[in-house]
Amino acid sequence: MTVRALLAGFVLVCLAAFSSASFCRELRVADTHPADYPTVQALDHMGRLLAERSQGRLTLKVLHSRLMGEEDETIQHVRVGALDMARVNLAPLNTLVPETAVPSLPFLFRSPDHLHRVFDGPIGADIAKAFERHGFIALAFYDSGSRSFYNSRRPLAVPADLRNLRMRVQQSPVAEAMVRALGATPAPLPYGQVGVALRTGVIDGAENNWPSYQDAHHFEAARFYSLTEHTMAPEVLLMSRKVWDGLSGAEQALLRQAAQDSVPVMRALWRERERTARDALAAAGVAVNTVDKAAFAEAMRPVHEHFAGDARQKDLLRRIQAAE
Ligand code: GTR
Repeated sequence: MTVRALLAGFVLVCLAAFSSASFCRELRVADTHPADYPTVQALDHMGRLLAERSQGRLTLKVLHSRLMGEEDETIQHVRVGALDMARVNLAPLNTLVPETAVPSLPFLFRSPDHLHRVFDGPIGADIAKAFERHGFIALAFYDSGSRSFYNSRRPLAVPADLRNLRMRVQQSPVAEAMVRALGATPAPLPYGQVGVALRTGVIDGAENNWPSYQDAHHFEAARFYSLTEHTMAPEVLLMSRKVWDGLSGAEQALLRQAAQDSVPVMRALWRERERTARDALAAAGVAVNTVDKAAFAEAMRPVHEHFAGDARQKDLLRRIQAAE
C-alpha cells in the first residue's frame, strides 16, 4: 500500500470511529515557497511522520506558494492564532522577536557547520525559548544557505560598488541597516513583489540564497550575482502559542519530535538544491563574481554594534562567536 493510501485510511478510520471533532486535528502550516522547494518538502515529510505516529489523529495541511499571503502576513496570523503554523525566515521576525536580531547579523556564522552547532545546541534552545514570550513556539530551525547580493547593473566587488543602488531587503531593520551601511538605498518589499520590481527597474537588485534567486526567477532581470555571502539567518518553523497551549502534552510531544525529525531531511534536500540551483544558474549564463569579503565585513561592522547594543544581545553575540 502506498503511504498516501495508508494516510487516507487513517483519516477515514479517524472520521468513522470518533465523532468528536477535537479528536482529529488538522493543523495548517503556511510557506511562501512552491511545492518543490526544500522547506515545503520538509513540511510534507513532517506531516507524514505526524499522521503515521498519531494514527491519523494529527495531520498537517501544507499551504504553500503564498496561499496564506506574504511572509509577514503569515507571521501576524500565527501570532494571533488565526493560522496554526508558518515556515518563515528569522529576518522578518527581528522586530517581533528581538532575540532573532543577533543571529540575523552579517558575517556572523563562519560556515554551515558553525550554524548547525549553534542552533542544534544550548544557544539554539535559548533562542527557541525566547519565542514563547512573544506568542510563538519555535519548533525547528531549517537551513537557508547564505545570502549574496545580485543586481542588474554591475558586478559588486567592494562595498563602494553598491553606492546609490536601490536594493530590495527583507522587512527587517537589520536588513535595512546592512544595505545602508554599504551606501545603497534599502527597499523593504515583500518577497512576492521583488520579481516585478526588478523587471520594471523600480529596484536595481536584491539579496538571497541560490535556490530563491533561481526559483523566483530574479536571475532573469538581475544577472550579476556577487558572492558576498553576508548572512546565514536560518528559517524557523513557527507555531502559534495560542494553538499550542490548547494541545495535549502528548500532541505537543508528537509535534516537537516530528519537527525535529524533519530537520536532517531538510538539510539533505537543501544541500542538493543549492547545488542544482547553482548549476542551473551557471548554465543560464548568470555572471558570478567573488568579492572582497573583509571589506564588506568591515563596512557592516556598525550594524553589529547597533543591534547587539544591550547586555543580553551582546552576550548572545559573544556566545555565537565563541561556539567552536
Ligand atoms: C528566502 C526565504 C523566505 C523569504 C525570502 C525573502 O530565502 O526562504 O522565507 O524570507 O528569502 O527574501 O523574502
